[in-house]
Amino acid sequence: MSNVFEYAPAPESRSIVEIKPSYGLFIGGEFVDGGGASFKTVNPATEEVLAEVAEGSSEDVDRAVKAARRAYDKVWSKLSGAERAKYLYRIARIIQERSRELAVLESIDNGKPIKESRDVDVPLVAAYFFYYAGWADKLEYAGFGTTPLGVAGQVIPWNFPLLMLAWKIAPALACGNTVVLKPAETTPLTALLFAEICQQADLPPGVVNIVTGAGATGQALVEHEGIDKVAFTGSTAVGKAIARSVAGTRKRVTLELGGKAANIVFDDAPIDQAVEGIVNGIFFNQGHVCCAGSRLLVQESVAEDVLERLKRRMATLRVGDPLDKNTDVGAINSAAQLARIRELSSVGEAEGAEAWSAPCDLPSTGFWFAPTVFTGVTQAHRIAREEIFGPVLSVLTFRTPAEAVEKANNTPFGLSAGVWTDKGSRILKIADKLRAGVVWANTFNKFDPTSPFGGYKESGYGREGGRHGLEAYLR
Ligand code: TAP
Repeated sequence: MSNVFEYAPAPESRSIVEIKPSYGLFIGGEFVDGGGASFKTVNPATEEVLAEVAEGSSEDVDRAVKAARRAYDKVWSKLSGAERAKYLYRIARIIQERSRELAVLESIDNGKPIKESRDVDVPLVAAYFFYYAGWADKLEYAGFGTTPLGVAGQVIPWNFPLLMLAWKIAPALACGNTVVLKPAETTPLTALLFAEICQQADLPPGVVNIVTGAGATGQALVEHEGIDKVAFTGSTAVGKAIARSVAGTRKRVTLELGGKAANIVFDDAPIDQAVEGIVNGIFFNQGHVCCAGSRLLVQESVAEDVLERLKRRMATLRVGDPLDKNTDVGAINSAAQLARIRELSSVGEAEGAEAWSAPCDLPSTGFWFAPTVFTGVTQAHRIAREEIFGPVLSVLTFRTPAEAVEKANNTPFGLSAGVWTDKGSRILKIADKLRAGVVWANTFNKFDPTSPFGGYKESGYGREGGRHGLEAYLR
């Protein structure tokens, strides 16, 4: 029997997503059994087992890489850019047509609020496919050569399962590569639904292969001799291990890793707007965001006012059922991630910082953590230095712009930052000094397929998105 989830986001509309009891691997255009082992994927809001999913072995990875190679040699590398574009446009349109189904499944498997998967994740997924479809027959204008690399091995995390898939697959295919993608163990279901969409779009078999599994499956993929390119998004620790393992091989690598972004609020900022940006910066997607504004740097003269308004705003956040369209903060993705958030929060208190969260009733089953703000944080505290990847904000203060820049850059990471001020000249001056791949001004967590995204320092290298995103997949 299948699990059938009913979801009625509005009285006039109703949609159902069907989850099969078990899933195989998607290799060579069809769903096939894996070598035998499997794992369970769980709804983090209820702890209910959703499905049994095949755990790809190294033999399975080998089959998938060989299927991708055949598809590359025999079909995909022989198609014109315009022909490839037709498939990508078709996939983009099917994503739009099936967007409700994708959004509901994403929220069930990941725990994110439906209003985010519906209004942010899935529309962006379609937008990335449309955007890169547009490039497929214009690669000579990209400035990076026009020859694809071959077979790409792509490994993605659980925080934006579909969006990370789109960031990886759309540019790779547009440039003429074929792919083997491994989704994260806790969120495999939307990647498998995407595999169905590839079938529906009549994408030639083997152009996209999805091999589910845990870290060992990802390792087998990135270490496979048959791939030409590794694209990885995940933790800095695993990124470093991957960089070591591919050193000295012919493989090209891009790494999108962790972050500890500073969200800097100056005393001339529109405070209510900044408070919205702080809330969006750290509580969007439960703070499971690599570029989350997890360090608030607020100018001393307005710190009290900002904190007071921030707490008032936090008290209005609704935490709970990801499928309720009024929910602002959903479930933590896994028990392991919840344990990590709890551990670092306890460390914060033990080190002398003060935690505050608005009174809120958390469901008794599932993985939950109330939005929390820490004050009295110093730069030496672990909660100011380490990525928590949860709804936990560390607040530090500064007096001068120079001090703000120094504190913002005092991190091994360099993925993103935010600046809130009324002065355009200050935005330009500060942005220039921040060692971060993306700097948002008077906004936060804005994504667009035309913009390159990527890090400095330990946040990785290479860019995804925009024209720059093509470079990673062309010779
Ligand atoms: P990781 O533990 O690094 O996992 C990322 C992916 O790599 C997962 O699919 C994982 O499999 C797989 N993996 C684990 N060990 C591997 C190995 N030795 N070789 C190859 N693949 C391996 O990160 P996570 O916990 O999923 O994600 C959170 C981290 O990702 C955060 O640090 C966050 O900042 C970062 N992140 C960065 C970005 C960008 S764009 N920079 C975006 C999102 C997330 P399993 O999960 O199945 O074990």
